[in-house]
Amino acid sequence: MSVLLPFCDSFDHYDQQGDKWDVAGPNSSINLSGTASRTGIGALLFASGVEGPKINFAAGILSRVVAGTAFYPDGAGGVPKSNIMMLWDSTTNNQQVRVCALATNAIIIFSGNDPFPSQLGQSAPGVLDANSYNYIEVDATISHSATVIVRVNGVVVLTLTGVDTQVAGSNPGADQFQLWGYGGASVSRHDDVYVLDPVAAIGDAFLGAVNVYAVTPTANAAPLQWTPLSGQNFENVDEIPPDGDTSYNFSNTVGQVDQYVYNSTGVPTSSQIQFVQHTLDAKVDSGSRSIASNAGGVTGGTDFVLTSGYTMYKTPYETNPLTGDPWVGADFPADFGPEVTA
Ligand SMILES: [Ca+2]
Ligand SMILES: [Ca+2]
Ligand SMILES: [Ca+2]
Repeated sequence: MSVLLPFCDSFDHYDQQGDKWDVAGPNSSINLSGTASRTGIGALLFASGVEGPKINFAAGILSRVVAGTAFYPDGAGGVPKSNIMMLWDSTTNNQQVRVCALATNAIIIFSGNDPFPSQLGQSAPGVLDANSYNYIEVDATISHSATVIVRVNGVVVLTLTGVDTQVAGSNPGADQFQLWGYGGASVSRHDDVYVLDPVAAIGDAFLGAVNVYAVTPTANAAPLQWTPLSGQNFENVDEIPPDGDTSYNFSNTVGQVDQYVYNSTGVPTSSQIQFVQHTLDAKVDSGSRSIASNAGGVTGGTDFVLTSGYTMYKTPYETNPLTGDPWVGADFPADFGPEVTA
């Protein structure tokens, strides 16, 4: 078991990175055309430049993180290295673990900021395929005697032990995850991203080459206690990308719950469902309000204090709160929606 942290992303249901990630990527965009993705309609596209979006860990500094991304390079990695994903200690501004590629299509791990990061080890050449999606996962501890394991398409390609992933003067951990694109003029893409606070033993928490599916509501469920701007409640929250103030539901009453029906559209029936993440896109128009996810009548664990700008609030469900068991296909259609909590 693990805890989704808070995070998985399909890049299929929105187009403004700052709505869902804590820091938007200055050199990347969300492409919803269906032409760049691995799963669904969307992917994160780097047309030029390298810096992608960052997500902060709500739990703060973690001494170990497991993360995975489907990465598509249009060509070989740069010289001396191209970053793919990175774990930061943001308070000291240090890059603790950098998963990178070489021009030989090897994976190489660095710790530390440019221009002089420490090289911790590299895989055999050719573990990445140019011009196709590669599912890259890392299980890394952050300490002066750390372990880093990297898998590509479910196969371990690099295991490092006793390496130093804690930059001098930094905290013993990471509190931020970032995606990167290839340097120079190369196009590259990411899709199907997850980040975990792992519980299983090192090397045992990988989810594998997952697909992340985004679904929007298809019908009203019960209760419906929020007020629709117009029309039916579910129709106000089913747009891709979200349409802001054009259509929404609202409430100023603590305890009011809205529920909408979600199908598992696109998910193959034989799939193992590892996590469900409920994403609420909301703001407060005046004063102070908090909301939480409500799944079929069960209030989610986190109260989100709203701000004056639309933000996507993410609640992970490792198990179905109605059954207490891991999710199965028969759990869908399932009901989710917002609850006013303060
Ligand atoms: Ca996608
Ligand atoms: Ca609509
Ligand atoms: Ca809307």
